[in-house]
Amino acid sequence: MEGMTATTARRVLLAAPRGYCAGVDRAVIAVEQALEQYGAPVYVRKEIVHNKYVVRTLEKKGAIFVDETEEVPEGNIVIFSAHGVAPEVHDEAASRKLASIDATCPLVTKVHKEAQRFASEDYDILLIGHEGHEEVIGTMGEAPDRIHLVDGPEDVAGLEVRDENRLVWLSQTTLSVDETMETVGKLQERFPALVSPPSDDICYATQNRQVAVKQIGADADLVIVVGSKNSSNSVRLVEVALQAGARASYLVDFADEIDEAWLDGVTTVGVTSGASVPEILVEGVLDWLAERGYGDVEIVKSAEERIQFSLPKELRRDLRAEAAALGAAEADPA
Ligand code: 0CH
Ligand code: SF4
Repeated sequence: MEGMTATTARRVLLAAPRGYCAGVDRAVIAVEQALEQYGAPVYVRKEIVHNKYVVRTLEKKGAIFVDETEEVPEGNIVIFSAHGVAPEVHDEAASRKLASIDATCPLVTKVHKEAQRFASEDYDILLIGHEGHEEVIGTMGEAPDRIHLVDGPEDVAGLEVRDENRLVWLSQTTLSVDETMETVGKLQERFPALVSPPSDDICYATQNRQVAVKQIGADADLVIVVGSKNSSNSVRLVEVALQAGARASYLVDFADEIDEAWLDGVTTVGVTSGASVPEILVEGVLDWLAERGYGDVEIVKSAEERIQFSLPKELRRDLRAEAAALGAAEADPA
């Protein structure tokens, strides 16, 4: 009888929003569309998004992932990932006569533009972000002499700037909101005249997924986050779940990475996924849990997301040209 009670009490809290954001959706569709429009192979510089399954699936369709543009044979097509690139990468691609398609998320481009503007107004920019992350490398490339990386609150004390009265902070789009605010607090203590970005750099999707995981984390014994290890926003969801009160939280790419021992003594399992994670992987985790008695799934929704971005302009331009040529051929079949 006791056992039965424990079984019926088992449940899953499924966070919403989770998974694909508008920038990831656009970037993945851009690669698929390029393959369809121009045929394989299509080269992609870096992982289009930080997800193993997405990369493998696109590889099977004919995408070739490279680390640098110099690996792309001259005259081919290269797609830049959602994380953005430094201006010098655009220049390198042009010098190798590559046709580039820029799948940088418009919300990352927004931060690049802020960096350009503040640098041109002679500000020093304190960029809060993770050292070595592709987005940070790309943004810093906009003004390497003006941007100082601040990788967490512990970096604040050692900063050296030109003029404390001409300083602005910007950030990577996929950081922990709480940790970033802690860093900003420390920066403001040290530099009282510090200017804030004109609008949030941590994007809507990152923020919404953190709010959602906080809600389920508070009530869950275990939170499983679906996402790849190099996905900054997914890793942050594990940290936020733990801070929200989950006893344990793990990041998995696939359901078969879940360890049965994680379920010992667990009644409520929280499930969510990073912004680069297709829903099919979450479904795999839910099926795995259902097979072990966690079939009761409650969706915990904290926000509605309707935002969508149009495809990169290079693809839209070629699609229009194709449609126009088709229209002309139909009008004049001879
Ligand atoms: O979270 P990060 O930035 O590591 O990247 P992701 O997992 O590919 O998610 C999409 C974000 C892309 C740029 O903001
Ligand atoms: Fe764009 Fe945010 Fe998605 Fe990054 S996480 S691709 S900034 S919407």
